[in-house]
Amino acid sequence: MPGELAAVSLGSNLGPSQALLARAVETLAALESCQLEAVSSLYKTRPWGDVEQPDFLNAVVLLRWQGAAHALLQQLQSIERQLGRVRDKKRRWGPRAIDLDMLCFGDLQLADSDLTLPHPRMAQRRFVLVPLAELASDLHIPGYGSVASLLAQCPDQDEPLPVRKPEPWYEQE
Ligand code: A4P
Ligand code: MG
Repeated sequence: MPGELAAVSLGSNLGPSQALLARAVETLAALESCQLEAVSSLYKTRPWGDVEQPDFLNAVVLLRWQGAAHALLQQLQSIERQLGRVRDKKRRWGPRAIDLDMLCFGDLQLADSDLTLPHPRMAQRRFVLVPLAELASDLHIPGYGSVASLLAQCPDQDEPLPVRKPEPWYEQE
């Protein structure tokens, strides 16, 4: 059974960001329900939303997930906790050691108290769309269109800067 194709965005701008993103990818890859399909380059990006904070490192992974979308969300949140994410309730888009967001999960469209799919802000963010397009520009985002069309229409002016290409930035199995 192949499982559902999901895209996950990774971001960090506190602590050893590159090592934290690498650990997040390696931890996902080791999960029994997860088959990693592709990992983007790392990108250095300007902070989106709350601009008074350090630059981010961002990346996107594509994976096959055997199970429910909510189970994947729980795993993402568990990895965030393992890697020392502390939520600042007063500062919504503030600095963070690790942030793992689910961008899409197959053709699923839903919005409940825990999970909104596709991710409601992905179309506004080049730091998400550029690494996602590197992996799958034809991917259809339900309710939005292809990644390439989202990128062509994206109002965000900040162009992500690829870093450390082409060698892998995480440990492959
Ligand atoms: N949640 C709902 N849908 C989802 C989903 N599709 N994926 C809920 C993940 N979580 C989802 O998330 C808040 C709640 O969203 C969770 O309880 C979950 O059940 P959080 O991770 O606790 O908080 P957050 O990530 O700080 O909030 P938010 O509003 O999602 O922040 P964003 O939108 O992720 O923005 N600039 C650059 N350059 N790079 C970045 O990575 N990141 C942010 C964070 C701002 N600016 C940035 C970057
Ligand atoms: Mg998040």
